[in-house]
Amino acid sequence: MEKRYLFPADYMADPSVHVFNGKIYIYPSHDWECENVENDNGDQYVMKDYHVLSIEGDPMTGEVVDHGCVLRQEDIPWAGRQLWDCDVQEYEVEVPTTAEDQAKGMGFSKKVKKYIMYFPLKDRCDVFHWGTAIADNPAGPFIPQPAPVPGSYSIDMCAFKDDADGEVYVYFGGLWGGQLQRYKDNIHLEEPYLPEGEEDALPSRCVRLTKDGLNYAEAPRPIIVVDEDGKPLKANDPHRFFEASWMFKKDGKYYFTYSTGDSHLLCYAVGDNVYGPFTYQGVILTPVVGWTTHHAIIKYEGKWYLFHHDSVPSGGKSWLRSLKVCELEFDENGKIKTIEGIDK
Ligand code: FUB
Repeated sequence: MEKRYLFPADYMADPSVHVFNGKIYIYPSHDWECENVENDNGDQYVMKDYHVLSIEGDPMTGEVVDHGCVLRQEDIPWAGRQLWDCDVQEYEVEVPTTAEDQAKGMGFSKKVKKYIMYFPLKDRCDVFHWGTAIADNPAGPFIPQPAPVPGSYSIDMCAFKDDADGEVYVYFGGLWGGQLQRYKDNIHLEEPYLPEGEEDALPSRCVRLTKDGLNYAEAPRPIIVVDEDGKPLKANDPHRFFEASWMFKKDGKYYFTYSTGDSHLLCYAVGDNVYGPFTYQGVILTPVVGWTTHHAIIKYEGKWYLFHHDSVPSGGKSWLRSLKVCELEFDENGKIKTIEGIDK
C-alpha cells in the first residue's frame, strides 16, 4: 500500500478534509513542541493556531500548498488553551448587492459562499467548548466569532453536510482529555462518569446545526455503535468509540468512523441515517507509531482516500505528528479493506 507524507515541512495532525470548488482542502491541527509533559489529559497537545493546506489535483502526487496561518488563539476573545481538531463546512448565504450591481440589474441580494470553521478550545476555566470562525474562501483567513457556541462541549468536530436534506450535522466528542465523561444528556456533571467493563460505552454525539451554521438547532443526540445482534458496544470493547468522529456516505449508507483511543485503532460502523444506530463493521487502520490516531475519508475523482497522521518523522513523539494519505479500498459489499498502520 503506497502512502505519502503530505507536509514534511511542519508537524500537523488530525486532518479534516473536504473537496470545495473541486479542490482538496485539509484542515489540520498544528502541533507544537512541548517539553516535559505527557499525560492522559492531553496536556502535551498545546496547539496555538491553524493552517489550511490544499492539494493541486491527485492527493498521492499533487503539490501541497500551505495557505499560512488562518486563525490564531490570541485572536479568539474567550481563549484559554489548546486548539485541537477542527473542521470546516461550506454554506450559501444571501447578501445585499452593491449599488453598482443593482444598476446592472442584479437585484437587491445575491448568493455567496461562506466557510465556517468549528474548533474546540478550552476557555479560561480549562473547559472545552466549540468556537466558530468565518471565511469568504476555503483557504481562509477565518475570523472568530466573539463567544463559543452556546451549550457546546467536548472536542473533535466533524461537520457533515447530508446530501439527503442539505442540513449540516456535527459529530463530536472525545474521552479523557476530551472531557466527554463530564456530560450526561448534555448537562455538565458534578463528577465525571466514565463507564467501565460491561457497561455500555460512552457514545459520540451528533447535533444538527441552524441554517446559518452558527448554533445548535436541537439537543445533541448519542451516536450508538451496536454489534451484529443490535447490542451497544461495551466500555471494555477495544473497538468502542473514543474520539475523532468522521462521517461519510457511500451508496446511500452512512459510514460513522472513529478512533478507539487507548486501543489505537480507526474503526467504522454503518447505518441508514445520520443518527444511526450504526452497526460495527471492522478496523480501517491498525495502530500507527504514536499514541493518537485520527483521520478523514473523502472521495476524489472516483477514488477513495484515507488521510491520517503518525509520529514516525518525529521519532515517535506522540505530540509531534505528520500528515499522511493513502488510497482506501472497499470490497463489493461496501466493506473497507483494513490498512496496516505500520509498514511491515
Ligand atoms: O490533537 C489533539 C487530540 O489528539 C485530538 O483532538 C484527538 O483526536 C487526538 O488526535
